[in-house]
Amino acid sequence: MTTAVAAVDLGATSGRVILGAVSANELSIRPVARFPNTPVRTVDGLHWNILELYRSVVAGLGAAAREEPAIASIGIDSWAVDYALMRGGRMLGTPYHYRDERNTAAVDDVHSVVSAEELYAANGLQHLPFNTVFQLAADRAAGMLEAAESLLLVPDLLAYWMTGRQIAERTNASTTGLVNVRTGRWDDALIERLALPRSLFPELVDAGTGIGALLPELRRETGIGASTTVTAVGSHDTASAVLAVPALHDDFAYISCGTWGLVGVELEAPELSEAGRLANFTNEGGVDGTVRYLHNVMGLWLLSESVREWERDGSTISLPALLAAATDVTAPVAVFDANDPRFLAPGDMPARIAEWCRENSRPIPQSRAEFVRSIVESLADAFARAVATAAQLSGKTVSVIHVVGGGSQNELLCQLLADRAGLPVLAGPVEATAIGNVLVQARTAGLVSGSRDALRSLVAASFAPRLYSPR
Ligand code: ADP
Ligand code: LRH
Repeated sequence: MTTAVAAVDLGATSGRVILGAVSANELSIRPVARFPNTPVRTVDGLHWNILELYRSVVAGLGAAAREEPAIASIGIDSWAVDYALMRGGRMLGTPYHYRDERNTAAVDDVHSVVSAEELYAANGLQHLPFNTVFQLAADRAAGMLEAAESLLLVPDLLAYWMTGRQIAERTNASTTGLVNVRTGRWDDALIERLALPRSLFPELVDAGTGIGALLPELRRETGIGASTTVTAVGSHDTASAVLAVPALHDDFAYISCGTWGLVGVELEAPELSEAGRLANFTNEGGVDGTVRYLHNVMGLWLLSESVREWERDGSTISLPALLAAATDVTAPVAVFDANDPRFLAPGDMPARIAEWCRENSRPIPQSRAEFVRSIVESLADAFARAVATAAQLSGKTVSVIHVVGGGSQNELLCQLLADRAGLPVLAGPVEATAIGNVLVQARTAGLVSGSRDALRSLVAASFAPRLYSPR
């Protein structure tokens, strides 16, 4: 028997609602809605357009219900770290985007109370200036926490709006910097030292927990029935993507490749060495209590933000055509440091890349094709290095690199990565995140059984990846 579930997957670039059809030995997906995720800058900074995203999700669920009247369950995942503050069930203000500048000053405030070493010993996270802990410090300094009763991360906010229940799903909560890496619980001591109200942080639940049925108003609006449950999935998009890596053996590294490139290995226990901290490797929570030992590489943001700059004159650029032109470039191009913090904020990306090349005496790209080639070469270089570092720090043997997400369609990137890493690259599925979301729901509903190995075999059988061999 085949049963349907709906996956809501919000990436930093776009969102989608996908129907998953699952039976014991087959999995298929059907996208029913796709919508852009376009942030909004106001006088007080850069925000997510969360109401527009929610509106699109609700419309997408309505479309899903029209295509498939018997949806057993709904799961929600999104990018990490960002949140809404709540009081009396109301959202206080519009959630900030993690690329907003307000975090920068807060980093020093936090580190003056808890050093980087102590923070890492508690939460196991790589330093990213936008981790929730720093954003909350900025909010506290601005007096924003005084009215707040609770905090909801983005997928938990949507689940609350759908069901009326406030929870914190554990994989995404692990990215806040306030969950203890050893216990998997909110770190009360750390929260107290940072003078954050403990009451902000809701009950933690694991992926696979039922959250509730849709509220009556939403059932009417979408046509979804009272028997459909909203289920907590690996609500951090990267956790869902890693679950859906179609690996048949344990000796793999993964790259969840979209706006960011999340490069690492899956571990059973945290790896908390000083070498790992200095290499900026993170221990994020995975589905089933696993550890996602990975490094954030700047990712295809470098490319999409360049394209946005080139389209400012009103033109529309075809990504496949741009990548084809980059593939034909024969002149040597600069390999720049893709992880340089100057590339984090929105703005003129080609100008910043040129500035890096100038400062480091490398050839400045002369055409759009050369810029794109330089970006893709630099990403491949950063990815290959991160894979090698992940293997070295974790002691794990890596014989193959799985690339999943939108970036797995980038043939030039996959081939250059195989070449630079000297390892085979297996590319796809493109919608790994939504598939991982579907898998947890399917397992919870009893449609599929089994271990992560069994789930990954199911993905491999349903979505055969494409092989790139090193040249
Ligand atoms: P996110 O989940 O972060 O929003 P996605 O996994 O959807 O990101 O990946 C988005 C990226 O996928 C884009 O920035 C783009 O570089 C890449 N991409 C999308 N379509 C194609 C394509 N046809 N060829 C190559 N790359 C693509
Ligand atoms: C990818 C992602 C990543 C986080 C970043 C904020 O979408 O969730 O894992 O570090 O967004």
